[in-house]
Parts: sequence; structure tokens; C-alpha cells
Amino acid sequence: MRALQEEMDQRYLVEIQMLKEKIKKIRKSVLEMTASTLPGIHVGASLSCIDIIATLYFMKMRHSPYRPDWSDRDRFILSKGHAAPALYAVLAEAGYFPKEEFGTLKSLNSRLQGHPDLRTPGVDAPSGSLGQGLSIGIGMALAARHRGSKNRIYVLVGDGECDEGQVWEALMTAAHLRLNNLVLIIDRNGWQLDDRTEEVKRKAPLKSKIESFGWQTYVVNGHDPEKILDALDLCELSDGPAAIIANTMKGKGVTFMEGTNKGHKMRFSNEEYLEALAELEEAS
Ligand SMILES: Cc1ncc(C[n+]2csc(CCOP(=O)(O)OP(=O)(O)O)c2C)c(N)n1
Repeated sequence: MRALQEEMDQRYLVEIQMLKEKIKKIRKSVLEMTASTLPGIHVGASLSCIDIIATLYFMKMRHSPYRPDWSDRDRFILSKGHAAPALYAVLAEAGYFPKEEFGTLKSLNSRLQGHPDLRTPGVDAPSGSLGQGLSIGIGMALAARHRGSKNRIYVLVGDGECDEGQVWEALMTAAHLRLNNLVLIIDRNGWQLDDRTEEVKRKAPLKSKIESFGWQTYVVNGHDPEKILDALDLCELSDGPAAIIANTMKGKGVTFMEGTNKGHKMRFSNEEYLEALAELEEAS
């Protein structure tokens, strides 16, 4: 019995290590994807949520790039759709489409539009107009319940996005319906388009606000895959909807962007691009 436990622990450590290696590659993919894109993309917002999306796809969700339309797959909704490059980089790493398509980002007729679109293999919901993802997730969670499917629905929302009233309506609805197959993750990077989130409209105390709506709520370091995974595991034990507030850094991995809003919508200069790439390469 102990030998089996030790083997499982060992396997877990190996899987976490492999995930961390993948995350480094995915950070570079996002940077490379953005290099040629006019008039710039949301690099900072993408870099802040990579660890979360990668942990979901590589360690938690039941899904298959060979059967993207498998009806019992878990679903992921990137409600902060402007971070689409992060999702595309993860999906490509998982095998949903070739990385060669990165160069077509935001081009006419490309499968990789500036915001998630159902034409992209692996994308479960279109998004971009902030505030809608959690409501879509409620629909999917209800559908799963009606079908008797065990699939789970994960929705990633920005902290600035929480300005949208629809987020709070959805929080109330999901708790009322006791949707224990629905998980909300908030990318708490502290910035939104105009300024720091707490300057634009105070969100704190976010955890107790969400809890007061009837959600089991956890706070984690959103750049630590093990902590993210622990919280995701705990969410499965909840008898109602569960939320994770993931504390993150906008622009994570690139020092001149980290913790600032510089990367909100960015077109790199040549020097900036090379500096960022060198830093990510050094880290990998
Ligand atoms: C309904 C709506 N209003 C405005 C925008 C424009 N917009 C794009 S990104 C953004 C800021 C979002 O901030 P946050 O959710 O904190 O995401 P972050 O970029 O910080 O990760 C805004 C206002 C939008 N996409 N949708």
C-alpha cells in the first residue's frame, strides 16, 4: 500500500515538473505569437493567466484533442476573451491545432481571431465582450446536470471584468441552482484597461463578497500550479458552485511588464521583443 502511495507521489511530482516545463514553452509561444501582430495584442493579460489555463488543460480537465466535440468533455470558458493568445498557446501545446498557425493570429480567415471563436478547435465558447462567460457556464452546467453527465465547467474571469453587473447576477443564479459542477476562477492581477482595479472600482474584499453569494471560495497564488491544482481538487468537494481567486501578475515572466499595465495592449518595439524573449529563454 505504501509502495503504491510512493509511486503515485512520484508520478505526481513528475507530472508537475512536466507541466512547469510546458508552461515555460507556452509563455514563449504567446510572445512569439504577438510579435508580428498589428496593432498589438493583450500580452500582459495573457501572461497572467497561463499557469491557470495550463494547469486546467494538462492536469485537471477531461478532454481530448482527438475528439474536440466529445460531449462529456469538461468545458473551459475564457470569459476575459482578450487573453485569447494564452488559450491558443495551451490548445496548440495540447495538440488541438499546429503551432504553425500562430503566425496567422488576427488575420482575415484565420482560425485564431483576436478573441475566442468557435471555429478554433478546442474553443468551447466565443467571448470578448466582458461579463458573459459565467452566464454561459451556468447554461453548460445546467445542460450537464440535465443530461446526467459528470462533466465540469471552468470559467476564467478577469478582476476588472467583475465591474460587469452580469457577473454578479450569474454568481447569484449559480448559487441558487447549487451548480456544484461549475468553477469560477478570477485572474486577480490587480489591473484593468484604465488603471488598477481598486482605483477604477473597488473589488475588495472579493473573497467575502463571493462567499456571501453562497460560493465556496479559495484564494491561491495563480502562478503556482500545485496550489492551483489543490484548489481545483477542493472545488470538486463543494456541494454548490466554487470559486478560486488566483493572485497573479500582469505580464508574468517579463520583468519590464510584470505587475504593470504596460502589456495591456502592446505592440513591442524590436528591442523590447528581444529583451522579453531572452528573459523567457533564460528561464526555460
Ligand atoms: C463589455 C466590454 N467592455 C469593454 C471591453 C474592453 N476591454 C478589453 S480588456 C478590458 C480590461 C479588462 O480588465 P481585466 O478583466 O482585469 O483583464 P486583464 O486585462 O487585467 O487581465 C476592457 C475594458 C470589453 N472587451 N468588453
